Amino acid sequence: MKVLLITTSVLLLAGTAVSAWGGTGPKCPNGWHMYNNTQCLSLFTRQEPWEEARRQCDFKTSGSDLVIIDSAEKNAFVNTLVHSKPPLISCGLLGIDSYWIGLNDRRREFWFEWNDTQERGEYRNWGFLEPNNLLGEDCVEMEYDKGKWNDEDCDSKRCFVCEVAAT
Ligand SMILES: [Ca+2]
Ligand SMILES: [Ca+2]
Ligand SMILES: [Ca+2]
Repeated sequence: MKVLLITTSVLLLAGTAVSAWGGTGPKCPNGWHMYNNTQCLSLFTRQEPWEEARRQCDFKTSGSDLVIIDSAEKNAFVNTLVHSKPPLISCGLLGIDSYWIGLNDRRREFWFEWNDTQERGEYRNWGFLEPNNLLGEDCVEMEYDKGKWNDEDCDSKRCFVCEVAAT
């Protein structure tokens, strides 16, 4: 796992460098990280409820929404992004916190979809015994440490990761 994270970290830095050089390929807004040459991701270190986090994504860059994670590679990339800043005291206590992603089952219990797209996808990275819908949890967070997922109360405040298409 450590090796995978380090590799992804190098790729993350390389991707940032390439986008900084300009060139003719797809580009990301300033401060956003290119993934797979098609998507731009950004970590927000301000804690918001899930729905407000989505609004903040779009406010920051029009058309942006909470990140969609459809593969182990992307999950590792997002987790590396979350680790790319010093311990995020503003997001909780030194690495025991977690981050909103776009997955939710607000429409229908245990029918998880990405944002409001009705796209469900196949990739999941649930933590042990999750999702458990404890007291009606409908929004999904990524755990800081190992990048596992947990359904959580949508009104809880979390830092979050946004995504927008590269242009
Ligand atoms: Ca529910
Ligand atoms: Ca639920
Ligand atoms: Ca849960």
